[in-house]
Amino acid sequence: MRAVLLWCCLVFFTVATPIEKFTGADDSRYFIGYAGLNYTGAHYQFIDYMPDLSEVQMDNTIESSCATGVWNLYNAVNYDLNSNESRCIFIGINWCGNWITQCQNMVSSLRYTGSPYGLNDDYYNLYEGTSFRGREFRGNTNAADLGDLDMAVSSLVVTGQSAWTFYTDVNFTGSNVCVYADEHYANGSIHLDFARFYTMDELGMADNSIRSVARGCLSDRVLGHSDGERRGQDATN
Ligand SMILES: *[C@@H]1O[C@H](CO)[C@@H](O)[C@H](O)[C@H]1NC(C)=O
Ligand SMILES: *[C@@H]1O[C@H](CO)[C@@H](O)[C@H](O)[C@H]1NC(C)=O
Ligand SMILES: *[C@@H]1O[C@H](CO)[C@@H](O)[C@H](O)[C@H]1NC(C)=O
Ligand SMILES: *[C@@H]1O[C@H](CO)[C@@H](O)[C@H](O)[C@H]1NC(C)=O
Ligand SMILES: [Ca+2]
Repeated sequence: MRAVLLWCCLVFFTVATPIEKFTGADDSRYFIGYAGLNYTGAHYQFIDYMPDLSEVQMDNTIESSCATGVWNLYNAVNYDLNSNESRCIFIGINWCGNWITQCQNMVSSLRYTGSPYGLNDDYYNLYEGTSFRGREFRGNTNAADLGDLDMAVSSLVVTGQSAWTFYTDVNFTGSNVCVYADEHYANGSIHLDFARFYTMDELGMADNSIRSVARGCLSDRVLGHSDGERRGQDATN
């Protein structure tokens, strides 16, 4: 299992020897960003969204990190809606890694995806921009409409072992697709299951078409595993 940066490109993680520095002995989500490679230098521990890293003197500074969870990293403040997509993401469970060069010294805001309550709780995050950028609509219950994000969703993540069904009309009508987690990470007894769609194309839906979401697999079109098994958790690397 691997923490990874960027959807397309290679990452090199040197060693997994270190680290008595981090605090995550259980499944608590955290993210420690370091100004130097190999988890050295000035650092800061985040447990929540941070829309502007200059508030903690870490703007355009981070080169490596230790973390639990799925953390999105953005080149601009406020989660980057209007600037170029960087597609930097760090995924792990008590995992440390050096960032690929494209992601080093440029991150200006960061936030996790998934439930604020438990690392692997059933949850969905819908984003205004592609690559999990901009405003979001998130939750763990049915939503008959998406409020401000009505007809504005361009990317999404589901977390946990429940399926979620996304609809192109309000009140759970219209064309639809059911999504299960298809990425499975584990470290010891801690598990993390999720599926990520950087664009609506990847979901097979039109951009800005989602209008409601229901818990469970209520569609004929199913993405991810329908049997709830965590197949592949040992094959992720
Ligand atoms: C990071 O650690 C690796 C392996 O110990 C070492 O080869 C490399 O020189 C280190 N890099 C820096 C910038 O400290
Ligand atoms: C986006 O990328 C282009 C080409 O690399 C660059 O010219 C432009 O300044 C970038 N825009 C932002 C907002 O970073
Ligand atoms: C699992 O967690 C331990 C710390 O509890 C850490 O040292 C190790 O690198 C982690 N392994 C993986 C594969 O993430
Ligand atoms: C959604 O369903 C509720 C309750 O049945 C109804 O009051 C509402 O008008 C419906 N909304 C739309 C846009 O159809
Ligand atoms: Ca930046």
